[in-house]
Amino acid sequence: PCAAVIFDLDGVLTDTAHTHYQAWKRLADDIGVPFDLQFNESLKGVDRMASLDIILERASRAYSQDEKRALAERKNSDYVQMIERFGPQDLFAGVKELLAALRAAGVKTGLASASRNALRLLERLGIAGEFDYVADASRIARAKPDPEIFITVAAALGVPPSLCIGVEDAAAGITAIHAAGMAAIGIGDAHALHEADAVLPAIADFEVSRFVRPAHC
Ligand code: B16
Ligand code: MG
Repeated sequence: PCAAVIFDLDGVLTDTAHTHYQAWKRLADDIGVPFDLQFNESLKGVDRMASLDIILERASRAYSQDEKRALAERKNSDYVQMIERFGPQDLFAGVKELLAALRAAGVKTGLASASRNALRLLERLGIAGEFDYVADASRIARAKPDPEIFITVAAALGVPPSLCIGVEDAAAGITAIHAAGMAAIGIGDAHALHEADAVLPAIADFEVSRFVRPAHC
């Protein structure tokens, strides 16, 4: 293989970034912590317990480890209930075509999602078998913005990071991709993702010929 494209899941291939937001919002409201879409940006791409810690920084009291575990479980069961309703129709436009175009060009594909629900979501979306390698978030020790998950996927694909492109909707993810030594494409808001090498409004705007240089093949 000449190159690889490594995708984030939530917010890149489907709109679960908003589903995560809804589940965190409900929890924050319950415990009286102010929470809005702007604050939610700092949670995007960040794993479950680290996200909870960021929310609890704004709480009026300290929470024990047991309480934190219970809160994280509550958020997760809300989230899981919401994604049970997901299906292939919830894939962002262009995802299937992009994966097929990459395969046709001989480019490897990987998934680097921090979500422990990633496999279940991929199955619901009907794309569980479409990647050459899917990271197991439960075996990643350090959350984004640490590069560990992207480095792990590149190594499993057998592609050097310099020939990998990472695709992310979160600032923490862009930082992780760059720290892994890869080029970063942001999907979404150009202001929030200004550190990316290119920002596209949507995954459907990803043109294989523009980003994957034939010289690598
Ligand atoms: P879970 P990604 C991340 O997924 C989400 O962006 C983030 O909001 C979420 O907290 C994290 O997964 C953990 O998810 O609670 O399902 O394990 O963007 O890396 O695909
Ligand atoms: Mg994401």
